[in-house]
Amino acid sequence: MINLQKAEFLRSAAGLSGLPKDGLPQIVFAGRSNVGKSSVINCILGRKNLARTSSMPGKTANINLYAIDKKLYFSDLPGYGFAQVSQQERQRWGELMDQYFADCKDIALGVLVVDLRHKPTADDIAMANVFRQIGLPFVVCANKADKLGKTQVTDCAALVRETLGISPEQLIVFSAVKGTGKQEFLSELFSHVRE
Ligand SMILES: Nc1nc2c(ncn2[C@@H]2O[C@H](COP(=O)(O)OP(=O)(O)O)[C@@H](O)[C@H]2O)c(=O)[nH]1
Ligand SMILES: [Mg+2]
Repeated sequence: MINLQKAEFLRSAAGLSGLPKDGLPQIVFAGRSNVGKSSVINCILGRKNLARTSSMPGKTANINLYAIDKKLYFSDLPGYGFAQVSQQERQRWGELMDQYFADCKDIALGVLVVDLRHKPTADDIAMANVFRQIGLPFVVCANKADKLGKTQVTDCAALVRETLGISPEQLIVFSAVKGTGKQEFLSELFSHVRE
């Protein structure tokens, strides 16, 4: 059994040398800045502020790592798509991602966090394609569902699914605020990580 209560911040890695090398599985969380990646992580781990959430998007350019029960890692990738980021920062981001995905054989599951209210961007599609290219199973957490009514949720979920070209099983309607989708997420997680 993996005890999600036993989660702690490991470190903020600026490069490959900062990534774990003990062979334990990693769950990577990717998504646009401000989409709620850190909030989703906090929600899943049942913590208020383990992953730092901020109203200042684009601030974290590093990979934030969380160790869970000495059995797996959550890897919070730097958010993308933030307009006020320099060309240089953008390039550094791209290189870090390329290296990470080329190098790391321990990634067990990709999690793409998107905003359920909006059509996924070109960057979101590119991220989904990275997961596909490396043959990594992934789910899409369509977050902020609490901001929509029931009918809107259905329509928006269909748009997210179609735009990203994913199967219905890959889409998890989520709310980090309300905890919607948490159980679905956990069963998906545990189906990819052996306890
Ligand atoms: N209403 C609502 N707001 C959310 C949700 N998840 C995150 N937020 C808010 O969105 C903003 C960005 O969240 P954060 O987790 O820092 O996003 P990150 O940049 O992707 O890590 C914060 O103001 C959060 O409170 C959600 O499910 N519902
Ligand atoms: Mg964050």
